[in-house]
Amino acid sequence: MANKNQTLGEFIIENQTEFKYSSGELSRLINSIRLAAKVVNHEVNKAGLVDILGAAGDTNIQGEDQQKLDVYANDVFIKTLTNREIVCGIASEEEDDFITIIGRNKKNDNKYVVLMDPLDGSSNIDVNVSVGTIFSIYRRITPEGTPVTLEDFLQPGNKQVAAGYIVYGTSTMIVYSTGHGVNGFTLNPAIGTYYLSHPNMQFPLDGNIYSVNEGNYVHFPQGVKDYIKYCQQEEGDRPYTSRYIGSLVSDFHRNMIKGGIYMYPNTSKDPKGKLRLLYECNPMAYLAEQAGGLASDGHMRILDITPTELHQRVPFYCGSKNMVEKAEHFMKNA
Ligand code: AHM
Ligand code: MG
Repeated sequence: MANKNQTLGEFIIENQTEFKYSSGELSRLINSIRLAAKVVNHEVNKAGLVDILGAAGDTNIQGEDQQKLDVYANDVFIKTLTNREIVCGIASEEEDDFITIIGRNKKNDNKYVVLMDPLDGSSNIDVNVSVGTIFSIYRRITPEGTPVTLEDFLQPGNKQVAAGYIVYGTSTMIVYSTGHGVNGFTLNPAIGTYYLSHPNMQFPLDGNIYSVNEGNYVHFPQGVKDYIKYCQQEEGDRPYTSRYIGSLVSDFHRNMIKGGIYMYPNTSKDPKGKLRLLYECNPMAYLAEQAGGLASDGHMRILDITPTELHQRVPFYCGSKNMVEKAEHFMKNA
């Protein structure tokens, strides 16, 4: 029985033996992410003060350059993980190439690589709408003692050992899984502690929310248009409700709690879709499946796609199992 008073720190310690390698390194890694998230949260919360404190590109009163928040978040996560020497490599949506971490002992003996989108949905910052951080963790496949290679990052999503997100919303939450279900922790900002607020999160099997940028409708494949029309039809529990924040983390979070589907299809403008397989789709797909939901590119399981490049994009359909299956059915029969 989950103890709702439990802090994230206590939860990590209590559950670290459940992890199959159980060396404690993964726990340290999650701990570092939780720390970096607090630092980023503090900065994100001040975003509305930009006119007072100075915009990105300005120099502040202390003579420091103001960074864009997504660049800031990228730096904070990279520095926090690098300084603690727990990972051997990092790939980020904000970086062209992956970063190799050799370690102060020069032994290359860390086991994990982290892939992340440090601040997803950052176009929402200027208008005070929720944004998020998404992370994905793999065990390296090249031998320890050697520098990481691209191969370590191009593993299919089904090899993830942990994944999660932080949502900087009305409350700040960290939601993650190490392969034993999904748990959500809410930050009490007064004392800087995360508490287990959402134990064992589950996607409802069905839902009535569909989340898609309908401004792109005319560019969608026929199957997606057909599915959207189905959602809008008057029948049974339909029409469904349309909800789209334009922040993947927030749209996913709401749909996981209420039941729904998130879609970012390929379009005639973006034939491969917009979202990145490694930094956005794989971690969200892992969480979706751990919570009893599904994630597909319209035809196959996201987690079974073998990546070919770091910044690869894919169409993305993710959420309640019955809804994703229905959307796939329309795509197959279009
Ligand atoms: P980003 O990584 O540049 O922030 O883009 C990803 C975001 C997702 O969070 C969101 O769901 C989607 O892009 C919104 O795109 P659009 O504005 O085209 O609907
Ligand atoms: Mg992104």
